[in-house]
Amino acid sequence: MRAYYFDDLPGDQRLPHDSGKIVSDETLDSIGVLHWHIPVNEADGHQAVDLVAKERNYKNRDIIVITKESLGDEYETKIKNFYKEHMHEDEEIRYIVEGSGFFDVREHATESWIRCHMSAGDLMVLPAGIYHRFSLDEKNRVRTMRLFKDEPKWIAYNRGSETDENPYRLDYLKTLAVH
Ligand code: KMT
Ligand code: NI
Repeated sequence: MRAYYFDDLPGDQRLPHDSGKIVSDETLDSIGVLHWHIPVNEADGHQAVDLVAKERNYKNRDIIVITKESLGDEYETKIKNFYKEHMHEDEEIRYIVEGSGFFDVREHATESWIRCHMSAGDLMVLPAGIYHRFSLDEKNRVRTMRLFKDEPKWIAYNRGSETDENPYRLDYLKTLAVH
């Protein structure tokens, strides 16, 4: 995974928008974003991913393929919604099995976007309450495992005055204060 500050220039969301300013693991850690690289091994049913899942209590999973072919009529809407700045009331855990894409996470202290380019084998955990968005890159294809705890809270809340008061958002902001 490569993480850098988004350049904030207009243009296709699928382009890299790389400002050239690298973001360190320490910075990601300070905003609660965790990541690992676990080489993809479909033959053994992703056993190495099972270990992380077990450790962190993720009991369920599914696979989503994001391509024009797989999403059909829903493609344009899904792509648009994934790229709207939003939050969830649960962790967002993604393991890229094939292809690549961008997870943009908002750095609260600076209001900057940090762009994380994820490809096969990258596993990322976004904390509940963090503002983020997702885009395909120019290859237009990703196959991702979504991992979740017992009761997944799947709703995406688009950023607005209401999410600014959401208890999960406020709890997230409290975790930033200790750094
Ligand atoms: C989300 O909630 O942001 C997503 O599920 C993004 C798409 S998963 C590659
Ligand atoms: Ni999300």
